[in-house]
Amino acid sequence: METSIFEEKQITRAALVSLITAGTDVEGAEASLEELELLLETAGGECAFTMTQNREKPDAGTYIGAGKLDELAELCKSNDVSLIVFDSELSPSQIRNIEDATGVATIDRSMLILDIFALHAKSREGKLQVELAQLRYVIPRLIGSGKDLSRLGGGIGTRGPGESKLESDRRHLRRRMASLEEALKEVEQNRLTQRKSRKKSGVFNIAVVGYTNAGKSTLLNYLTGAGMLAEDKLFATLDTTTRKFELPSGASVLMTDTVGFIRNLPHHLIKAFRSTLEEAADCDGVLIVCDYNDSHAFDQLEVTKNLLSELGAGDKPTLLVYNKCDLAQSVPENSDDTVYISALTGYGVDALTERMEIMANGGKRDAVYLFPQGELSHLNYLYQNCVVKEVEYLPEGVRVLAAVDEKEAGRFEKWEK
Ligand SMILES: Nc1nc2c(ncn2[C@@H]2O[C@H](COP(=O)(O)OP(=O)(O)OP(=O)(O)O)[C@@H](O)[C@H]2O)c(=O)[nH]1
Ligand SMILES: [Mg+2]
Repeated sequence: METSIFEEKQITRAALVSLITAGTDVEGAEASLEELELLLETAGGECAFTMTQNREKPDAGTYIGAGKLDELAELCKSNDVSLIVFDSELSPSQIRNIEDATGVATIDRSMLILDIFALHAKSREGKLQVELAQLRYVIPRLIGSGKDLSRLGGGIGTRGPGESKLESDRRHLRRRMASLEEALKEVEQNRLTQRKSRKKSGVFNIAVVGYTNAGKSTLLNYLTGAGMLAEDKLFATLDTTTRKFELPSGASVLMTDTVGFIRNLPHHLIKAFRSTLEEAADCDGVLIVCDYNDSHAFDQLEVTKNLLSELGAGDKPTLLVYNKCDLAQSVPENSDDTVYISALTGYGVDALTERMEIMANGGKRDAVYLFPQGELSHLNYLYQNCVVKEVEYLPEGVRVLAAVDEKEAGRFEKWEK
């Protein structure tokens, strides 16, 4: 007998809980809770209700206050909820206490993000990184909750990378962790060798970074036809992929798609994905892709810039790319370092590739000048200060193709063709 997909697929109904303490930025907390709902949906869950508590500081034992916890337990019962997700990190004992009081499985934001990573990891390295992060973070919390690990279901928060369920036999944990660390070291070494040979090739390498779901993979697909997975899901991409792109001038650059950023990205996750993130940061230039229509675009940009600095790529030549402009009523004019595009329709992409060309030229752009006979001294200046690419002697003067910076461009504007 055939079963419909809806009967097969069990959707977990979850309660989302956020705590606003004395020092919390309220708007940021609201945005974070909205994101938590998207994360839940990406993990295959559905939000039954959200709950927010204002409190001086978290309760050491149960995170939210006792009265609020009772209220949460009641609401979970009446809403048929089978999972509670807290929008912050919980300690193993807090998880246990909350589960005892509510009778409902409880996870935190980090566990949810890791769960999505576990579902989306494709490469061997990605899977190793996720499993190691889970062993370090999720397992202590599951053990702390006093559950029988051998009987854990495959629910949200406990799923393992790839095919295999999260290894949960306590006795094997340490050995497993050591062997994962060993395997990762090897993969990282290979990656480093690849990176070195890429560097040696001297080809300009552009990292495409930005908030999750901003459209990084879509842009790479548009430019290079790379066939990268682009989906309306958070953290669709977990591995870096590098593709060659031919600039309008015919020169090539390398473009690397990367894992997306998110606010409150748990530190241990950054650590686990450090080599992947560093690979992205080890570039010659950066495109920061941002969803122009997202009301939190500004904060998302801050999160991205901070993470880039943390990874040591804060001062690389950078272009800011506002994407999804096909959905906007109107967009501002481009400036030297900011472009408005749609990676879906191709709107504005020519202006972007022009700027990428300038970036790859070390901030210089190609310009053609025609100097009349009396002005030939400028040619000397160009030879000394710029890269002169072509010179042609014509009856009316000298035609020069040179890579010039802003200052030089201004100086010779009058003769530009
Ligand atoms: N309307 C519109 N949608 C877009 C545009 N660019 C991307 N999208 C959509 O946005 C969603 C996310 O795109 P991705 O390319 O997967 O985003 P990403 O930045 O690679 O996301 P992660 O890999 O999850 O970090 C997909 O559903 C895309 O179709 C655009 O210019 N306009
Ligand atoms: Mg992607």
